[in-house]
Amino acid sequence: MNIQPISPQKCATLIQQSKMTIALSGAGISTAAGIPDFRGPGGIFSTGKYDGQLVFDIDHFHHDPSEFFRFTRDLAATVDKLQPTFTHEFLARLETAGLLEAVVTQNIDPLHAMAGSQRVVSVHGSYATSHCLACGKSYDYQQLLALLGQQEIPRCDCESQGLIKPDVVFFGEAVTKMPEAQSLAAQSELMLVLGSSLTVYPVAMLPGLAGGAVVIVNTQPVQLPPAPNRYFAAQSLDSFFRQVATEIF
Ligand code: CNA
Repeated sequence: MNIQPISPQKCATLIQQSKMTIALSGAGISTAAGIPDFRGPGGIFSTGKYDGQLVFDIDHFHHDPSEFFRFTRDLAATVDKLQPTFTHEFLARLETAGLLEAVVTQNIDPLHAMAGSQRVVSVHGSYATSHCLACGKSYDYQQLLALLGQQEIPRCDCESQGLIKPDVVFFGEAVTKMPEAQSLAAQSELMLVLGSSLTVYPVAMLPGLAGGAVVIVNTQPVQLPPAPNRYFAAQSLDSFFRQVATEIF
């Protein structure tokens, strides 16, 4: 990886000097809250508890949605007990202080909103709403939970008893929030990339569109095309940003 190491102090200085900072978060920001990521150690792809590729494959979902709803039930059972991490809360504090424009997140958990972030661009959608694939009827999260308690596979009460699909973006589906995310990236003077392997496209191309510096904080190395103003810290997010926070607040 052809990028420079960065200290929390230098990161704090970049944040204080930047007039337009955005964060791009991935599953690694939520592991400390107890939600496994995909590709880290203990991640969904490595433990074998789910077939990670099948869980979010849209063609497979149409054919057999049971694996996806097994994952969804497990996630739903933990979500009520979840607390945002220090880093989620730090990003919300930065926004309140006028030092962060937006969080672009690949995550489908609600932790950024729970921490108080106002402008969250959820490029991979969320569980907040679901839709019947036959008639288009909308269901909110509580209605989805109620159906999951009654039926193995949630189905609509319409004539066709259509399959109900949460509005999370599966592999093979369009990423409709990309134009907004691309525009934020291009306008940014500083992009903080937090806990992402940068392997899922098209989101993984956002750092390449950044208008200024890019700071990546991730426990494992990530690949980025070489360019000036690229920084990397191989640390866990909460420990790195606790140190950044003491410099700023
Ligand atoms: P990923 O491919 O699993 O990568 C996560 C990265 O974070 C890995 O490189 C880890 O090394 C790193 N990491 C894990 N914990 C920490 C930590 N505490 N501090 C620093 N780095 C850490 O996940 P991506 O987000 O890159 O992949 C995109 C997928 C994963 C999106 O489609 C998500 O929807 C999907 N996902 C989301 C969640 C969630 O919503 N919390 C959970 C699992 C997967």
